[in-house]
Amino acid sequence: MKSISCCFLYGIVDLGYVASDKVATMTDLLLRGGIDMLQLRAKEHSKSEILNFAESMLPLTRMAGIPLIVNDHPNLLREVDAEGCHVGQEDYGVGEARDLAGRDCLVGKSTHTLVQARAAERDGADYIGFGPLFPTGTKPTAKAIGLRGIRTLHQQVNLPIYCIGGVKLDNLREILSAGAKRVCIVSDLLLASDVAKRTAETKSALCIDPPS
Ligand code: 3NM
Repeated sequence: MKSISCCFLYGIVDLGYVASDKVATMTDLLLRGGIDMLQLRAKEHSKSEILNFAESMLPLTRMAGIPLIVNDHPNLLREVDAEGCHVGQEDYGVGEARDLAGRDCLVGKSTHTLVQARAAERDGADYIGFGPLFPTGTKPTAKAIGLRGIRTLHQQVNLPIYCIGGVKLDNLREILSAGAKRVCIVSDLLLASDVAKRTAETKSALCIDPPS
């Protein structure tokens, strides 16, 4: 299984974009493109549906050696063998998520400020999301935070940091120049006409050193 320290491009199979019967197909395309880590996000689905989606992704992510993270429902980790869970600021604390999961697993936390990011590190998160950098239709009510805090964040928080929110192949260079090292991307990958190709192009753009 790929260690999180080696995961730079984090993708999300988001049921807001992916039809229920295309979850495995989309997972396969993202994996073919070289995605490093995958999250299952299904805001409008029941826990039993989410369990089924996760079960359909797991054989593929396991075969590829890529961690699978379930959004929002740490307790589902008691029923499915995914590698981790992800929680938002309004959801559970990191420790609470670990208790609900009931076993050793990765716990990721969404953060939107430097203070939240430092708190997540103190609380023992394995990684953080940081954003939304730009306005995004995937989370339309969230206020964009821009690029200015990214460099300071990387100086002060010693966790894998996934910059998220409006990240696209087209603006990746700008985001890397602002200090980002890792990104999480939803719509720019899922809505691409060739998902595997866009994923592969994004991955290679990420691995090119940003201009200093
Ligand atoms: N979380 P896209 S922004 C799921 O800032 C999510 O915590 C965010 O989608 C956060 O890549 C976001 O389509 C949506 O902009 C990211």
